[in-house]
Amino acid sequence: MSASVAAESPSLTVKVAVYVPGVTAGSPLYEQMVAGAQKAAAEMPNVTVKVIEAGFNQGEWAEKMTALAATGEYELIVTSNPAMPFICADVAKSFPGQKWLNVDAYLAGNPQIATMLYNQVEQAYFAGYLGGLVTKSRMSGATPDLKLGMIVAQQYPALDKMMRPGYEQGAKAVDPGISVDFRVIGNWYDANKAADLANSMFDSGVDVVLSIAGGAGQGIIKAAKERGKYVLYFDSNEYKIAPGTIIGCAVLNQERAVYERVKLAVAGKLVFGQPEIVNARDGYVDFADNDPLYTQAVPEDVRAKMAEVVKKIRTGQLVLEVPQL
Ligand code: RBF
Repeated sequence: MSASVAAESPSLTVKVAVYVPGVTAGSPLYEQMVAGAQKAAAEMPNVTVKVIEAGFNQGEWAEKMTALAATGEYELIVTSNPAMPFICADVAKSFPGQKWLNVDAYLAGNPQIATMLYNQVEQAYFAGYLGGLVTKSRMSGATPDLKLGMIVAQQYPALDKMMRPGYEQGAKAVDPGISVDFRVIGNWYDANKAADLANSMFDSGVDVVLSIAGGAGQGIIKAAKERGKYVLYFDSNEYKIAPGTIIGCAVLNQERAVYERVKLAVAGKLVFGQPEIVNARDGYVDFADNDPLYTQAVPEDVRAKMAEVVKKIRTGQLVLEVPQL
């Protein structure tokens, strides 16, 4: 079903709200969502964007979303994360005229809500494969143990069913003897706790850690840098935060996803109610290998093996299915 968010006022201002479920700074997908919406608005003089940060207290998110929809001011509310469809669908019942674009999420059959899910099995496989190569490499921080780490902020279905298995699968494709030490911080902001978890992993022989922790990930990066160990970064290309410590970035092109879909919504062409799933073949999921900081941090033989797998996933020669969430 296609419905125009601007149908009632084609020549008037279209107001878009970006609802950040957390804090923008330090959360790569939220930064990209805001940038994508602002880029779309910059190209369309009749479109304005307002960014609302809902903060880290997840118990307040529904109330804040209700308040936003209740203003009746915004033709489209854009938000991001896999938990938001449930909140949007609930609020939608009270505001039948309101439309949402929920990226990084999956919901079928609600005519008020458009969703787009990334194949994060592929994204995490990129990270796991590189981690596997690095833990077996002769890089200065690599230990003899075949142990990778994964530190996450909290557990949710997309994490448990796509990211964790994708990472393990990628690592085990390098060597079935590789194990993954998995730890949970408990929130998206506690960088000290994240650093403690990383340090205890390094003490036990882990040399590479995948961080999926928003702002708390800064603690993991700091600990790794101090110990000469390595971090796999998720969602955005951020080698520049810690060159030589961040050795791989498994990215999502969420800025492009939001930019394109906000433009579609304004043109009345965004499809609501039918979830989209996008992947590496579409270019929305990728590994950031075209960056001098990657080339400098990772030796040629490791990059050559990584390049083979990256190519296979980009071209669809290796397909990793998205499970039922
Ligand atoms: N990612 C962040 O970077 N920062 C956050 O504050 C954040 N909060 C989240 C809250 C919930 C309830 C869920 C389900 C996910 C959250 N994410 C957050 C994770 C994000 O949606 C995505 O799964 C990861 O960034 C990996 O791509």
